[in-house]
Amino acid sequence: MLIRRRRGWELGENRATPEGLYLRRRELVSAMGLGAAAFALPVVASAQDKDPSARLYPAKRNDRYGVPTPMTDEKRATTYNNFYEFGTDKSIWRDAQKLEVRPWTIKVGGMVEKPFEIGIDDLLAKMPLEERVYRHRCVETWSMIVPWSGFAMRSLVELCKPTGSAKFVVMKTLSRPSVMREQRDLLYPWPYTEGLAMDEAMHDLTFIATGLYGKPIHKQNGAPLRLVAPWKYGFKNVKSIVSIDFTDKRPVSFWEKLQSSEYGFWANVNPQVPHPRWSQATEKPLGSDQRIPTLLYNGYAEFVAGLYTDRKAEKLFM
Ligand SMILES: Nc1nc2c(c(=O)[nH]1)N[C@H]1C(S)=C(S)[C@@H](COP(=O)(O)O)O[C@H]1N2
Ligand SMILES: [Mo]
Repeated sequence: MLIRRRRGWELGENRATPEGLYLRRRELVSAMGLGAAAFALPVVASAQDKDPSARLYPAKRNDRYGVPTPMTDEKRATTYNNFYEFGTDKSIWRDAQKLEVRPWTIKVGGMVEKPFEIGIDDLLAKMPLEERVYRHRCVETWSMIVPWSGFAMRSLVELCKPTGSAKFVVMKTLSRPSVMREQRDLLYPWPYTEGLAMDEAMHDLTFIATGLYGKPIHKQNGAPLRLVAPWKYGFKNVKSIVSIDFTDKRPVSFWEKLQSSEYGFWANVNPQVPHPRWSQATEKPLGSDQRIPTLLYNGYAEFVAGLYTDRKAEKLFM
């Protein structure tokens, strides 16, 4: 009886229980005098079940691209989200907790030496983890500054071994309409798809986030791995990736498919190029009442502007 009850906590509820409460429960168990030996092992196992990558964070910070301030509160960045698979408003964080992120397999294919699949924990073991504090600018004009952990996308591309003919990389989000309920709405071109040109993907600023605020990345923010290309509008940053394909044709991304007159492929931040329905000159940091000026390439021009000197004919800023 007792064991079944305890298992109940471990396997279900605990996953959604804030850490403090969880630890207090452990204290309660020992205070009840229920024998440390009987409980210690299962409780430890439960902590690992929760997320086997937890011990990898926090990772050492890399400040090569600056450390912008002020940092957005964790609570705000994790309770105000865009993740349309769970719903079209910003308050999907509770529903996103239903997403199971283990086991999690990433399929690599297209123009590569040899297609393969890799589990997220095997991938994490191969990648050089670090933390980077980046600006994030949503096309809707809200913004944030958060500490991502993860690895340069270049390390992942190198692992994939694309062939010389690959010009673009395409990444897709999981399809799981049982929990991603908005995927039942077939008016959207699911699964969420995004892409980068190869030189963008290989740029050292381009990041794959697997952690956030020194912990495994929150489900609502795209667990267990999502793209972070901080000089582009937020919609490029595809969440909960399950496939990576290399191709020689420019992919059409989710928002571009829905509304190509408003959302393009390059989507570089530029305060002087308005969205067809609103200005992009300023932005509202999450948690602030004051709008601030938006920066060209979201403040990363010195690093990435060179990627576009030979692409002037393209619609670079939508
Ligand atoms: N799969 C998926 N990825 C997505 C989105 C989405 O709806 N689905 N929204 C995008 C948009 S518009 C933004 S601004 C960012 C938001 O990331 P955040 O919730 O971690 O702040 O995720 C991007 N990635
Ligand atoms: Mo966005």
